[in-house]
Amino acid sequence: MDDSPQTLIDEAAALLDAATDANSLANAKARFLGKDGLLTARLKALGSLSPEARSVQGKALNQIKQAIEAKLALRQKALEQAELDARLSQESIDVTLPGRGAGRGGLHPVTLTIERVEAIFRSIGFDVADGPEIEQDFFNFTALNTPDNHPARSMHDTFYIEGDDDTGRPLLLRTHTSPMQIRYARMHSPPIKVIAPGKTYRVDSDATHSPMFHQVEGMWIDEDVSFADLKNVYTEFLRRFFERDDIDVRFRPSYFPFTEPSAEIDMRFPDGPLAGRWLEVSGSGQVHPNVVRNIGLDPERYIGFAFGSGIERLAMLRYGVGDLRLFYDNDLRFLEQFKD
Ligand code: 2NL
Repeated sequence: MDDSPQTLIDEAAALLDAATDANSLANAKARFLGKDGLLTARLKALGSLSPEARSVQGKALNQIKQAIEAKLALRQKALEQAELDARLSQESIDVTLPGRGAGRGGLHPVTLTIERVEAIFRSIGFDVADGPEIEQDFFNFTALNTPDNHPARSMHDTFYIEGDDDTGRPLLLRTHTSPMQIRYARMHSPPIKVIAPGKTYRVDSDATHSPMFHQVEGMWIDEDVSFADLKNVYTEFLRRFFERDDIDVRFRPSYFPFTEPSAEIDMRFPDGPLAGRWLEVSGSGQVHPNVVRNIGLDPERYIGFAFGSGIERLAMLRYGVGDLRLFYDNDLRFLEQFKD
């Protein structure tokens, strides 16, 4: 290789010009300015020269270095610009496309159903009560006239929580929302007119049962509340809930520990896909005298009714949903259909 400064500069310029990307450019730079680069070797050799020669040679080498560095900076800029141009010509933005818009959320069908039920009962004079989902055995069972040996209390049916309450009795996930009605009734004086909607838990899981489900319980206690009031209130509720006055309602004898007498409430649509079939929608009955006593009231003076209905069941009937599990899958294609 020719030793003249200009040759070195020309050679560097040729190599830098040939570099087509950041990598080949870095290699070209290293060949001249790197630790073992051609120019670096010469600069190192300066040390063995006489002071006069070193001054002359040093100046010349410095000029070469500056020339190469200037050329390198130019080439680097050019490559960056080329890369940017390539990207800009490839990525195009169609400014005429409509925007994606912000996705708008909505309430879950179970929530919509609870709000609907609350609004109807509020308009008939009921208060709405809300309370703990971890309950004491007293409020969930004992106060509701459910004896210690009742099967509903077994671990096959009820989720128990580790530890006891301050009376040494077990803690559990409430199996219905009635315990909240007991709490409410003990904090208020008659007339007691309340519904308690919310989450409930039972050891149960198949196509029609979920370990967590929603319930609305209702209770009206005063000095003269009768079974006729139960029939009127619940029939009115069903007609308002399903928005039609031609629903048939029947009360079919049944049994619950907390009511006596007790009845299942069935309803029937005169038309539509479910026409003519009796559909079970609620349990109900006259509040048992023992329960009235556990509230702290005299059963000789106070009397009333209570009912317990499944929210998912009401929602399925209102919206025509065939499978309970759809409510818990959180599939947006299902959920987006509910804009009440
Ligand atoms: C069912 C049964 C029912 C009640 C719930 C109740 C609440 C209190 C006092 C007395 Cl605080 N009763 N609730 C009464 C009868 C039936 O529900 O299996 N529902 C789906």
